Amino acid sequence: MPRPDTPVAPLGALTEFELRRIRLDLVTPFRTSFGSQTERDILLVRARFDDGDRVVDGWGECVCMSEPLYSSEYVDGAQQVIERYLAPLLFAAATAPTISTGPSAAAVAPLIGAIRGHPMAKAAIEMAVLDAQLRWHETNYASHLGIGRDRVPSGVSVGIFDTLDTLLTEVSAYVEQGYRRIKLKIEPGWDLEPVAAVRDLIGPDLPLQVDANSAYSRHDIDHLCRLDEFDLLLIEQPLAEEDLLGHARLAEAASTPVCLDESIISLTTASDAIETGAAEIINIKPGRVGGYLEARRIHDLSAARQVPVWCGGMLETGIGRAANCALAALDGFTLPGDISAASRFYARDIVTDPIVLDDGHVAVPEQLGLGFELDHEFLDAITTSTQTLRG
Ligand code: NPG
Repeated sequence: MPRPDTPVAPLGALTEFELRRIRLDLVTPFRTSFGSQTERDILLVRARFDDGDRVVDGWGECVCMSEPLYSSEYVDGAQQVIERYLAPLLFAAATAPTISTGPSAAAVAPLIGAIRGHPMAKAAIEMAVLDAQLRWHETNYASHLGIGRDRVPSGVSVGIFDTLDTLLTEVSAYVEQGYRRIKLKIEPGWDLEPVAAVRDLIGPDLPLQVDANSAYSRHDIDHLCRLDEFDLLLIEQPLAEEDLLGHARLAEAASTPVCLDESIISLTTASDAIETGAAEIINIKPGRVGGYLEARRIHDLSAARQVPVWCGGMLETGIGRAANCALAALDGFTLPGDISAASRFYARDIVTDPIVLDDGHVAVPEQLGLGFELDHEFLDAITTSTQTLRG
């Protein structure tokens, strides 16, 4: 099939978007430096293509949270920007002569590029189109990427707790389950002590990393350097999203590699962060950078510069997790990603084959499209609203 980043559009016409909101409870509260979550309000996007003979649907998942705490995007805003601005631009383009057969995934970003920001909303749209495009050609994302591996090592993200005992009980359970890397959420007042306790618990060999979600400032550089004694794989996004200089200073001062998450919003920011020494490792999240095509470009750039990358998680359902798992099987993803089993966050997933942990790994999905089949009955049962947009 043509590559989804090749500007050809052998699909039928784009006829419909459905914006569906679902509600899923988390199996256990997940606390980070920016807040605590007990449930998710998730926006899914369905894109329908129709050539008169065949109708194919593709699905995307918008990774933003209900409130603008991790980044400026939030679910109501994402739905509104898709309804008012992104979908109309794509419907208008679908009737233009040059792409009368409908936009391919590669056409999406240029067509909606005039709208500033909103990478997570844009990524959800591109994802739905990519899923449809792959299904139309009866192939899947892993094959399209030319993936040779059939599994990737799985890492788990562990939240902040009120007591060290609860944290250690939680970490022990994940170690028991076989996770290959532990990520601890930290914040001022919850850093050296829990990290020391967990390192003590898991021993020197299991990779351990920390994530601060921007909770520190440049004044904390000396304090953050004290994490060096715990032989961490990396420290993720300790400072503000905009603070590339501060991260570069920390990278100079600390022996623990500095990894950026929130600061990396595009290929350009990734390139600049590498060049300025602000990022020694990059967390690639397709939603944060506007989609899987840009994510791939950041992977390729990082590989060329010999910068390790890993695939971050946003508590995705089986839709986003399947796509992340295929992406994370690219050769440049040399560190374990946040691709934990579906059961880490949800009692039941919206796909028929939820991701499971096997020997500390998750299997690269083989299903069509981005690599999942929906459990429509469950999806319908947890749907809180549905909005259909037509061109
Ligand atoms: O496995 O999906 C997962 C969770 C990984 O910790 C994780 N994500 O900052 O990277 C992060 C964090 C996050 C959580 C981000 C909630 C946004 C909301």
